[in-house]
Amino acid sequence: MSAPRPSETTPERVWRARRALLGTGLGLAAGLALPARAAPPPDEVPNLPEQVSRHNNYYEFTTAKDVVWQLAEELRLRPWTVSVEGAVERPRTWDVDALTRQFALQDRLYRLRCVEGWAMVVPWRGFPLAGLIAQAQPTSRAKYVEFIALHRPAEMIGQRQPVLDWPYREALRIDEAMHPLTLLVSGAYGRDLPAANGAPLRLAVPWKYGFKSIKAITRIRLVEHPPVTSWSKAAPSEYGFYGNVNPEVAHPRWSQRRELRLGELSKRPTLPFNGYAAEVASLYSGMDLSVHF
Ligand SMILES: Nc1nc2c(c(=O)[nH]1)N[C@H]1C(S)=C(S)[C@@H](COP(=O)(O)O)O[C@H]1N2
Ligand SMILES: [Mo]
Repeated sequence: MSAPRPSETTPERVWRARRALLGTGLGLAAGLALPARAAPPPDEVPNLPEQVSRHNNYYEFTTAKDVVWQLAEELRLRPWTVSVEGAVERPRTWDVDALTRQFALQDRLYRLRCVEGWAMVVPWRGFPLAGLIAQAQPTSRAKYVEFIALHRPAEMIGQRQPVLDWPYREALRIDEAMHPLTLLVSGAYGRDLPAANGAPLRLAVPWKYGFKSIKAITRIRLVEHPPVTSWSKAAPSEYGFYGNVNPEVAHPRWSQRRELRLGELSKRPTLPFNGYAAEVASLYSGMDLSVHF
């Protein structure tokens, strides 16, 4: 990772200071405000930047979470294009930097809950996916949005093994994709996104298990039928299409009732929809969420 310019180091110092102060109960009194439009309640404390960038699931590199960050340094992040295609009136291939200039970036403090039971709180920087989809003018046939990640085994050395069916693919229903909480992320902690977290562009869908938040996106395809996703193809009984965080629905091999936030010693209860039920539960009214898990 290249050294940050001095102008880039301030936000990180602020996060560190805020975390330190909250530890002493002084955080809010000291006037270190959360970014505007932070979704979780303000009592949430962000994880430290290196907790977020050095404990990763990114199977294109390795299944060993603690060394992803080293292997991901090898990935060439530019030039990078992202296409918006399929059932749209105006398909377009974007240069990723043009994309992040076009859509106003916001800082959002989101929880991320991995299906394996660990969790973290991250100040992402990104823009709602809804704006990009609207710009492409979906046709009436656009019912789902499929995301396809980079396939480049020369640099993503985990892709030399058939751990998953590469490239990594994920998908959302169109109303989930258009929800204002669904973010395309290009940064974290006020800086460029670390490669290990999915630079230059990843998804953040905070009410779903982490596997839905695909990294290294290269194609966004609007389609009529539910796409086959990497995890649902690999193990359909373990990873459903929806992947909504749900303490009541166990993974076949473990309970989802509790979770461990990175850096903490005792587990917390898992919250329905990862704490975002007020915002998103209505998307699933009438559905049996133990069937559509
Ligand atoms: N392309 C790609 N995206 C991915 C993954 C992956 O292996 N490849 N893993 C997913 C899983 S299981 C999780 S929990 C999150 C982890 O994101 P983080 O490393 O930024 O915490 O990324 C998701 N996105
Ligand atoms: Mo995960």
